[in-house]
Amino acid sequence: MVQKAPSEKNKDLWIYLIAVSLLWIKISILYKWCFQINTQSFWDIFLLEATTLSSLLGIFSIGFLFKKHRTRISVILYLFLTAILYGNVLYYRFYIDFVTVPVLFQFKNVGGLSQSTLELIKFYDVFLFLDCLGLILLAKWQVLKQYTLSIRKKTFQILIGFVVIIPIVASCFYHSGFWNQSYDKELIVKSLGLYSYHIFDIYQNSKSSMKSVLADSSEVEEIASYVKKKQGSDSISKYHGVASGKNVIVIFLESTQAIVMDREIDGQEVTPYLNQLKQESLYFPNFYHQTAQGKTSDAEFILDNSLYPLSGGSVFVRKTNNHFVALPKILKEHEYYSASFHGNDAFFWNREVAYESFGYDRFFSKKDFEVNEENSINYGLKDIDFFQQSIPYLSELPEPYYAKFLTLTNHFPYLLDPEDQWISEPETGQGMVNRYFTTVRYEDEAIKTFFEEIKETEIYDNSIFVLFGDHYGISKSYYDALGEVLGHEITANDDMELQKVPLLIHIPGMDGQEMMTVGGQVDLRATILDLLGVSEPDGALSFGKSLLMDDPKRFVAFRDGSFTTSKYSYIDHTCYAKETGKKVKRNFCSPYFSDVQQELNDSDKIIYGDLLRFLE
Ligand code: GP9
Ligand code: MN
Repeated sequence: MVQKAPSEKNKDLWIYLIAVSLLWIKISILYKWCFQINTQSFWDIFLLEATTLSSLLGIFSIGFLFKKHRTRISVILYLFLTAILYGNVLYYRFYIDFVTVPVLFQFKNVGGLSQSTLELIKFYDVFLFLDCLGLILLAKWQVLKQYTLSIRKKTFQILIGFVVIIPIVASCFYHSGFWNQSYDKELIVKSLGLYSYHIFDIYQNSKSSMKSVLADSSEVEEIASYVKKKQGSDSISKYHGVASGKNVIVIFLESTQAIVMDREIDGQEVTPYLNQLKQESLYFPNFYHQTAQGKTSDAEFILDNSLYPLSGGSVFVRKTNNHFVALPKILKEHEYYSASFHGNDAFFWNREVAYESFGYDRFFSKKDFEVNEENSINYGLKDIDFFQQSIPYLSELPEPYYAKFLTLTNHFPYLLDPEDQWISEPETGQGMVNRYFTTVRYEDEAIKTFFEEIKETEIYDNSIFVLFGDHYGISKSYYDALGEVLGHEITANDDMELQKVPLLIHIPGMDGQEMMTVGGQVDLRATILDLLGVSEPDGALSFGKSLLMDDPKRFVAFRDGSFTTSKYSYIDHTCYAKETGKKVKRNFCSPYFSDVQQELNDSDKIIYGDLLRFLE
């Protein structure tokens, strides 16, 4: 079949085949060593490899649509696909998840190539690019150009058509469930291969953009009736209105997981101040974060809107043109002023735009603070300086107000100046995990500074304080080292428990109490409104239920479709008993399936369909 020929015909086939093979080998190595794709059978592996090869054959064949520059196009495609692959490698290293199109588009909104990204780049990553150099040299090598592969154009087209389509169709039948579980990105990659996953993701995103145009107000009624059923008739707790007319001060504890509470490292408490404050507060040890790819911005979105985050990207970046009935707008009806404080740039997570849509009156961002080399680290102003510089602004706000403080120092990769290190690091082999506990300790000191200063003012008695962790700080990639600190191996059931974040509601003059309610961030807005004695607006589309109310049917749903209740957790299609951590029969979890699905789907409908416009 290979022949030396002067003909120009098909001389680019060599580069095409080399490019496909090289990238296929590279990605297969990464499937094994970087992306931990759960392949359990021969067919899982075979279809993953076959779909990956077929998508590469398909993508590189684009070059043959052109009459000229086919070799050049193959090389450009190779570099582009390698860049996508490397983007996934970096993202996966921290999040154990695959990049989505919205994540790529929001790159500029999350500070671009920050210290956090740099921390994920390893020196050996250079090996992921050596093949690019090899391909460029081969493409320039004149000897190769003398060899042609003789294959008729029609035959080539039919062949490519078959090898591209057959594995993908076969895999779609084999993994038929993935159509209904499009939030399960690992399953889509396993079913379609990495590059077809990205194409599928682009298709899904463009489909969701159409939803807003097609949505109508009848969808609102359906969702509103579900919400009404969930709220039930007993929507008043015994705490209803205890903080009526008070300021609401919410403090976001950056990346703070519940495991830091009451924990000692080398005999020193990690959170001495929070441990003391929780004795004088309503403390919720069974409270979970529900964020997804939008991290802090998701936590803010959930708090203010009582909706679920999107499974790809952040609502702050993707959907700020929507109508929202957010907490600042609800409280404005009760004469509340709303402000957010954060020691990072205003554009980060597109906050300045999102806040406008939510109805905030003022955003104190980096430009409102004095930020210099000494008082900043990582993303911005150190927490202690942040609180100290914020209090004068806070004192000036018209009362009553809803003020939100977003701390920042306890952020991946957990950097600290030596003078801010209050405790020694644990000694695991993973510096990132070791440093985490010291930056949490610094954050705790900042909270102490804040309360000490605020207690000197009248603000303290006129306010209630809600402190909660925005999301996890230690991702699955670091569970081996975290297991060393916790003293046990981390199982799937433990992973669910690691999604717990602290929640403290401090109401001056009220005794502390441990509240065992199993709840999530989606319940925060209802809880705050309950304390203020304010009702949700009529027909509100929100999924939270006040954490101060008993409800045996409570569940906490997560964006990937998993959920937890007081007794059971449903993780990766398996039901676990929380107490023993053991797998149990599916029917213990099944009573919740339909409500969990309904809430996640309805929340998506509200966001993608911009349904709240029908309420205004
Ligand atoms: C940055 C802060 C932290 O402004 O919100 O961002 P995160 O990475 O946690 O979303
Ligand atoms: Mn955060």
